[in-house]
Amino acid sequence: MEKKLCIGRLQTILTRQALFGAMADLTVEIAGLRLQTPFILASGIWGETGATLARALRAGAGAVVTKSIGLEPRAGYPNPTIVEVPGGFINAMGLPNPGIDAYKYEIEEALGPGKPVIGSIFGANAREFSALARKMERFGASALELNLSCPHAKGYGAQLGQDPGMTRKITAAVKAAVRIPVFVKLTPVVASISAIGKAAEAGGADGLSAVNTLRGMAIELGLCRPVLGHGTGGYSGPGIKPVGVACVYELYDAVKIPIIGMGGISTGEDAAEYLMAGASALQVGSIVYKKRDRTFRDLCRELDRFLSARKYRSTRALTGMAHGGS
Ligand code: RRO
Repeated sequence: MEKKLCIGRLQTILTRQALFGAMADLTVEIAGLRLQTPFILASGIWGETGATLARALRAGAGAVVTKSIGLEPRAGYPNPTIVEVPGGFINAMGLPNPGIDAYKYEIEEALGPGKPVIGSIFGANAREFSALARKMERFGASALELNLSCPHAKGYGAQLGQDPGMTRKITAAVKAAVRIPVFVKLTPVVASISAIGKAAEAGGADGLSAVNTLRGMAIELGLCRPVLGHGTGGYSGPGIKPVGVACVYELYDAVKIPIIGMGGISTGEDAAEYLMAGASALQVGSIVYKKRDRTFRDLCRELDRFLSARKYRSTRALTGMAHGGS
């Protein structure tokens, strides 16, 4: 048994070295999920199919989050749905998805590389979230991420997640419905993110994902109209990194459950900042549009360089360091 474990560990190290040439230990464990690298593909990035999720995993992602899936198929908002702006992008996709029943095959395909697949779900109330959660679990999802944070979806997302009572109620209902770990994805567009994080924790959440996009808008000067078909959208990318880092820092002091940090991570040093603020794992989104398949290997190499240069042996050593702990 011990010998098997040793061989398993040796294989992980050799794979890591072959993939990334990494010397520091980049593996993390979050709510019982073991990740070979701390970098998770964020929801809604790089398409919504199982094939693209599997591609991200083969390119070095430690795990992937699916596009947010609802009970029924949904076309999303009219074009244009994304625009590049200083510091990142504004998107208003409008929760396009094929509906949960059509998603079974995509989950199965995403599970191909043998790494964790986190099913993102959105609903209008606790009953819808529970029904979606049960199906995601049955399809084989390794964990769930509850989208209580989309900034431009009437009746969904942030409209529920800005209310601590609703956050607690939905989280508790999902926890009662499934056995897999449940993460709650939070919006930064609130007066107190720690109040919302505590509500999710009180509902039994196994972890928090912080943060979703900020509400934003760009105006097309020639047309005197908003650029995006929907008008407002969600701002993501390097421009929101200080907001995300502040939210993670605040949450780390407020809750005991682990935090997955995100918002503008583009380099290994960005990752280190989020880890020091209190994140145990990280999600990446906007950078994938620029670096595509290179994203995860580059981030791992850069984080390893940061850790090795300072003689830290693992990613885990950085978590919460900015709070004055060792
Ligand atoms: O689909 C979207 O437009 C979307 C979602 Br579900 C979300 O959670 N955050 C975002 O910026 N866009």
